[in-house]
Amino acid sequence: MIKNNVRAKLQRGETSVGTWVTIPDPMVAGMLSRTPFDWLTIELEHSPTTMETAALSFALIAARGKVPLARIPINSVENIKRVLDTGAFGVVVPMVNTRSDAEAVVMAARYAPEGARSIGGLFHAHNFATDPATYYATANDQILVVVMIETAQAVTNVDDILSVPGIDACFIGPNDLHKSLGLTPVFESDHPAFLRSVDLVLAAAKRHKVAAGIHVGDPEAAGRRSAQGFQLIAVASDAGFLMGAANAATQIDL
Ligand code: 3PY
Ligand code: MG
Repeated sequence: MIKNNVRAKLQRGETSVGTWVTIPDPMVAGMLSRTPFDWLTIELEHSPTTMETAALSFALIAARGKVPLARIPINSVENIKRVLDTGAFGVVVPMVNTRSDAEAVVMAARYAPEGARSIGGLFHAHNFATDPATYYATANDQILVVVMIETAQAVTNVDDILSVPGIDACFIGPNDLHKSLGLTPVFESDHPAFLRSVDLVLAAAKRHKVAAGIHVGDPEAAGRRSAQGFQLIAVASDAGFLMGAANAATQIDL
């Protein structure tokens, strides 16, 4: 059986770096699986990607030895069930603002007794190169459960959220967090309210022995966030890389 080595890395206190796949084509996920990123998050929140494209992407990423994650559109039993049952190794849940939001995530993502995930399917077991019975017996030790902290309310409730058993990591969404604080959405700023929120989340994650994560715009920021104590770091996205490289390629002296 394949192991979720991103979850293992985080549990060992190491840093794991990945990116976001927003372009709705499994070939993009397959190509990025040949880069040094540990994990790829298939974006279902802000992209046109369908469940079918996501499932094909999870299969290709897993077959190429990387860890497929899914960011779901909204915290719901249906969304969590479908991405895990079609073979994602973990779920990234946006807008987790309260303890009951976090409890609902764990209930949907973990099999009993830790949660109440429904039994069924075959694709999850295939991606882990095992049979369903083994998957059902071991999935709670493999599935990475990530809650996003991306509102002022979530920062206020961060201890209530991160103390829920069954959560592996939190992940700051800096754009939504800036917006929620009344600021212009960006990956990073020096605004005191943003800096204070980031520090509060990082400290709470340490207290509750949960890995802290954040989305950044470039490798330099990834290095700084890692040095600060962030372990789960997303660098930009497929579309960002494409547009950045395309715009750079058009800087030609004619
Ligand atoms: C945000 O910045 O709000 C995000 O969700 C990044 O993933
Ligand atoms: Mg967000």
